[in-house]
Amino acid sequence: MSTDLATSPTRPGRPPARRRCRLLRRLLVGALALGLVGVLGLAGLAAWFWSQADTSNVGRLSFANPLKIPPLLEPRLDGAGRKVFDLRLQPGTSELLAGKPTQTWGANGAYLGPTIHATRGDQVAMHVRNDLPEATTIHWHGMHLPAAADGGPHQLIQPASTWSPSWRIDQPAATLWYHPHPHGSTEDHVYRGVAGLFLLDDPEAGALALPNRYGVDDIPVILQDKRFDRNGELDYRRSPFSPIGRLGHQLLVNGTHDPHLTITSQRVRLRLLNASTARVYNLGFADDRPFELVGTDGGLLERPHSTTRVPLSPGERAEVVATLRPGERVVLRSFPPDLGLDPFQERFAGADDSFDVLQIRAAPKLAPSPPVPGRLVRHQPLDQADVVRTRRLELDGSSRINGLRMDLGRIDQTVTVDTTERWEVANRSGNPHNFHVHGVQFNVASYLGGPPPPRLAGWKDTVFLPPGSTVRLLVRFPGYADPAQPYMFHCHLLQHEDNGMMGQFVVIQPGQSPTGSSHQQHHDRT
Ligand SMILES: [Cu+2]
Repeated sequence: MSTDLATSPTRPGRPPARRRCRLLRRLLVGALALGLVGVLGLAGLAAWFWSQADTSNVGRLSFANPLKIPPLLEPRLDGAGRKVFDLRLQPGTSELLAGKPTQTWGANGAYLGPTIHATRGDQVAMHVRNDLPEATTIHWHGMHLPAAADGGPHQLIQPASTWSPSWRIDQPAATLWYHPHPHGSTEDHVYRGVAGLFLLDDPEAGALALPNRYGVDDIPVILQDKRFDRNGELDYRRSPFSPIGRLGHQLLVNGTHDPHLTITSQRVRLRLLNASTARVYNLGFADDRPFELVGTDGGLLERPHSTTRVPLSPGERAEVVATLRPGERVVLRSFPPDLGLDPFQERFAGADDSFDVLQIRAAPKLAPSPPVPGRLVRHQPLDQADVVRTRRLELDGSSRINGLRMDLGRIDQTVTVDTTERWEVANRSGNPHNFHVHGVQFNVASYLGGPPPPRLAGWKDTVFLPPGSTVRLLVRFPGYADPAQPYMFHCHLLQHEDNGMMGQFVVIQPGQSPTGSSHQQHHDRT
C-alpha cells in the first residue's frame, strides 16, 4: 500500500503521500487503542457488575432473632352469621434491621399483616380500611370468589375509605395469601410490606395427622428479600441489569431478619410463601435432609412427595413437613434456583444467589409427632375430556401478553361459567416469567413438554415459566358469572405485571356478553 502511495504525485500545500499515510496509520492505531481501552473498560465494568451481582448470606448470619409469627386475626360474628375480619392498611416504622428504623406499610401493624383463618363453608366479610397515603387494593390470592370481591386493580380503595367484600369459602384447605394489586404500583405496595396469609381449613384436611398448631408446629414462613440504603430505609431503585426486577440482598422471614425458631415436637410443618416481588427461591435444608412436600398453592397433595428441594417463584406456596432430632440445629436454605437463562443473565436474575433462611432449633426433648400419612386428600382432577376450548397466551418481552399491554378498559378473554378450558401458556421471551390466574385453582396438564413433576401435581394458581417454555393448564370456572367484572391473569414478577404483562377475563353465563369496560370502584367513604 505504501509503495503505491509513494509513486503518486505530490500536490502543493499537502503533506507528501508517505507522511499522510503514516499520519493515517497513527490515527488508525490511536483510534484502535482508544476503542480497545473503551471495550476493555466496558468489559471491566460489566465484569465488576457481574461479580457484584451475586448475593449470599450463607455463613454470615448468627440467627439471633426469634422468628416473628404473624398474629391470628380474630373475626367477629355479625347478625347474618358471617365471620367479619377487620384489616386496616397503615404506614408505620419497623425495625427490620437491628437498630435501624425503616418506613414501612402493613395491615393492622407497621409491617405485613395478621394471618386470617377460615373454614370451608364459612361466609366471610372483609372490612379493608385504607389509611395509606395512596389508593390501593387487597387481592385474595388463590381464592375462589366473585370477581367483584377479588381485589384486583378495579376494586381500588381510596385513602380514608373502606372496602367490604363478602363471599362463601368454597374450596379445599390451603395456604392462600393477600396483597395489594393496584395497577402500576403493585411492586411498590407489596415491597413496602402489605401482605399476609389467608389459611383455609376443611374437615377432610383437619382430620389428617399433620402438624396443625399454628405458631407451634405449624409455622408460617413468609419469604421476602429487601435492599436497604445506608440509613436502613427500603431502597426502591431498580437494577438496570436484572431481567426480572428488584432483587434484595437481605432476607426477611415474617419480617424477621436473621431468624431462628425453636421447635418442641418431632415434626414441623412449614407453610412457605414466596412474597418477594421478583426473586425465585429453591428451598431445602443445609444438610440436604429429605422432607415431605404435602401441599401446593391450592391445597394438600393426594400423597406426600419426599424431596430435598422446593423451588418457589413469586406468589407460589408450598407446605412441607420436616423431621427433627432432639437438640439439633438445622438451617432452611435457599439454594441457587434454575431459571433457564444463560450464565450471564442468570447472575443478574439471582440464579447464583443463596440465602440462609431460618435456623430451626430442636428442643433437647421432642414431643412425638405421628408420621406423615401416606395418603392425604382425595383429588378430583380436571378432565381433558371436558375441555370445551383451548386458549393460547404468549408472554412477550417483559410487558406484554399476546402482543398487548394491560388495558383496564379491554377484556382480553371471555369464558363461560362451569366449563373447563385448556390454557396453553408460552413464554416467548428471553426472560423468566410466571403465570397466575385469579379466581380459580388449576391443574398443570403438561410442563416443559412432559407430564408435570410431583410438585406440580396438585392444585396450583401460579406456575413458573423459564424462557422458551410452554405449560398447559386445565382451568375450570365454577359458580360465579359477572359480565361486568373481570378477573386478571398475569406474570407475578411484579415489575413485569406493573409494566403491563397482565390481561383480563370475564366469566359469563352461556349467551351473555361482556358489558364493556368496568372501571367501577367499589368503596364506601367511611
Ligand atoms: Cu414476568
